[in-house]
Amino acid sequence: MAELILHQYDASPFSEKVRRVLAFKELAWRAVEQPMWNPKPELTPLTGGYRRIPVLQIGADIYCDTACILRVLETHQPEPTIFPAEYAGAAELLAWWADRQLFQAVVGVVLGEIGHALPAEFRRDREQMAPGLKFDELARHAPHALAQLRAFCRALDRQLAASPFVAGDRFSAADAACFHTLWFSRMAPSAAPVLEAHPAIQTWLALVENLGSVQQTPMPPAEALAIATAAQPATDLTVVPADPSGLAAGTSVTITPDDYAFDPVAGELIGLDAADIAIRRRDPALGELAVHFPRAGFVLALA
Ligand SMILES: N[C@@H](CCC(=O)N[C@@H](CS)C(=O)NCC(=O)O)C(=O)O
Repeated sequence: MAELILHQYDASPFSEKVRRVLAFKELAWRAVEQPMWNPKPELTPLTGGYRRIPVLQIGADIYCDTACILRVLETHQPEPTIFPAEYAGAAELLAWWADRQLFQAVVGVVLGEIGHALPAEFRRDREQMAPGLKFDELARHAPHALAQLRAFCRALDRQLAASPFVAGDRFSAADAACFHTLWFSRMAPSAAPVLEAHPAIQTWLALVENLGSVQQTPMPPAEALAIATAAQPATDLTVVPADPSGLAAGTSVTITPDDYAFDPVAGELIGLDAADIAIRRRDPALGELAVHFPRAGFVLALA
C-alpha cells in the first residue's frame, strides 16, 4: 500500500485537523514541509495550481481540502471510524460549521492581535489570497471576532457538558474540526481567558490532544514528487450518470474554491458524485495525476 504523504506545515490549523485524525486512527504518515506562503514550487505541480494546505498524496492521487482528505482516510482505514453511523451526518455538518464559521472568528482574533508582527511576505500573500482581507484593519475588528468566538464557545461548552465529544459519545470529524480551530486560537493571548471560562471545552481539549499516537516521519519534497512520477492514479471514483450538472466523464473542467485562494485547477473529469470530484491532469515532469476535491465549497465549471 502506498504511503500517506501529508503536505503541510507545523503551524497550519487545517493540517492539525488531519494530524488529529491520523493519530486517532493510529496511521503512520510522512510529513512534507511546505512553505507558509506562495510560491510553492514543490506543491503546485502536484495539484495543478491549488495552493492551500494541507494536501494528501497517495502515489499519484492528490487530495485537496480536509473534507476530502478525511473521507479518503476513512476509506483507507475504516476503524476506528470518524463518522459513527448514529451521527455521521451531524459530524459532517458540525465540521463544516467549525471550518468556516468558527475558523473565521478565530482568524479574526489571531490576526487582529498578532498580524502586525508577522512577516511582510506573509501579510502580502494573504491579502492577495483572501478577498477583503486588510491587515491594517484587523485590529479594529478583533473585538467583534472575540465576541463571536465567545458566543460559539458558549454553545460548544453546553454540548460538551452533555456529551464527551462534539457530536456524541465518540470522537468524530466534528471534533477534529473544532479542535484545530481552538488549537489555533491559542496563538492569540485574548483567546485564553475565553477558553478557560468554559470548563467542558477545557476537559475536551485535553482529551482530544491525547487521543491515539502521532506516527509522523519527515519526507523531503523531492521524494514525494518522485513517488508521484513513478505511480499511476489509482482512484475508482466514477462519474454518476444522474449528476444534475450533466457533465460526462472526459469533459474538460476547472475546479476553484468558493471562499478564498481562487486558483482554478484544470483537468479532465474522471469522478463525480454528490460528495467529491476527481480530475485527471498531466504534469510535464510528473506525468499523469488524479486530483480530488470535495464538492461542497468548490465551483465546478466547464474549462
Ligand atoms: N477548506 C480548506 C482550508 C485550508 C486552508 O485554508 N489552509 C490554510 C492553512 S491552515 C492555507 O492554505 N493558507 C494559505 C497557505 O498556507 O498558503 C481545507 O479544509 O483544507
